[in-house]
Amino acid sequence: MFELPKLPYELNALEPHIDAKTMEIHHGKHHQAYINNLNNAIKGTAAEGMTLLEMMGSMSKFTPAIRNNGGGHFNHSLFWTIMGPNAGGEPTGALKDAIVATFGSFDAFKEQFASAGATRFGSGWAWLIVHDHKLVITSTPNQDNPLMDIAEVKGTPILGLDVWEHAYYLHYQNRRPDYIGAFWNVVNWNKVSELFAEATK
Ligand code: MN3
Repeated sequence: MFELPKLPYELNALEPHIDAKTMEIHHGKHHQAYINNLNNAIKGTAAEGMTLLEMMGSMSKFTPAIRNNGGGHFNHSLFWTIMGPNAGGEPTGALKDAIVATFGSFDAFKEQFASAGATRFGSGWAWLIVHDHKLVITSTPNQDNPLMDIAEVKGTPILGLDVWEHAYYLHYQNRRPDYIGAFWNVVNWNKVSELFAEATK
């Protein structure tokens, strides 16, 4: 049975960029619902007993309920960890070098990532992934992610941004680009760098 991971910081830790009420509902209600639905959906199927990672890689074999809720659980579990208080700024070291080498500059990277999030129609996620030791920006619909065998662009996510309205509507209403702009103030680059190091080992 999957369980809701504890937030690694207080609900109000990301204010003013992401407000406590949004965090409370997003983590406590939305994420919890994905987990409850996933636990029900896998009962008696080949997905029961698999790790989340194994499940992502075999997603083409499973039902839409497992795809949506398994993706929802994986994506949110990652999302909480790549944000934090006293964060933002720029990455350093190998990740910074790889971003500059791939996208030209950190600002150019931010622009391309923000565009992936802003232009994702409806609900979905923007991603920075590692594919074949290279950085790639992509986006997915709904709760899909680049680890799923059904993803158009595959790789290991090291940064993800939830652009579902439930992630920002209370505070930003329809202003998705403002939410994306504020996101840069809460990115935990230390965590993203760790994920980058693991994915490029
Ligand atoms: Mn969400």
